[in-house]
Amino acid sequence: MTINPGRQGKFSIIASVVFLGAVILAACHSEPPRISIESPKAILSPVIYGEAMVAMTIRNDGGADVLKGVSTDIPGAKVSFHVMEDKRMGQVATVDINGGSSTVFKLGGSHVMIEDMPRTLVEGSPITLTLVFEKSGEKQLHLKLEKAPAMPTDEHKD
Ligand SMILES: [Cu+2]
Repeated sequence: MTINPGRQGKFSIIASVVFLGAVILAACHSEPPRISIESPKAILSPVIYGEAMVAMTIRNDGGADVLKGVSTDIPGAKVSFHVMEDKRMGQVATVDINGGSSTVFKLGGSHVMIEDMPRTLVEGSPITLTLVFEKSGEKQLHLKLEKAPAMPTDEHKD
C-alpha cells in the first residue's frame, strides 16, 4: 500500500487547524470577564417624587458574567433591575452579561430603578450604587442625581 504523502500532509494540516480552533474556543469559555461601566448617570424621575433610574453601558471585553445584584447607600431606598421585554417593563433578579458585549441601560429601556428615596435627595445630591457581578465582584459607582431630560417619558405609568 502506498500513501500519497502530499495528501496526508494536507490532511494533518486540516486536523491541526481544527484542533487549534477547539483549543481557542475552550480558552474563550474560561476567559475571565473584563467589565467596565461607561457613562453612568442617575436620572430623577420627572413624574414620581423619590424615584430615579440609572443609565449606563456595561462593557465586557472578556468572558461572560452575570449581574446578580445592586444596592445603594441611600437610606430606606429600594433598588432593582428593570428590563424591557416586548415593550413591557418588568423587574428581574439578574442580568446576563455576555462575553464581548455591551449591555445598555437607558431611559425607555432596561435600567436600574431606585424607589422610595428620602425627600432630602434632590438634583445634585451624591449617591453611591454598588453593582454585584458573579465573577467580577463589586463595582461602585459614585453619581450625582440629575434632572430628567426635557422630553417626557411614559415609564411607570402603571
Ligand atoms: Cu423602572
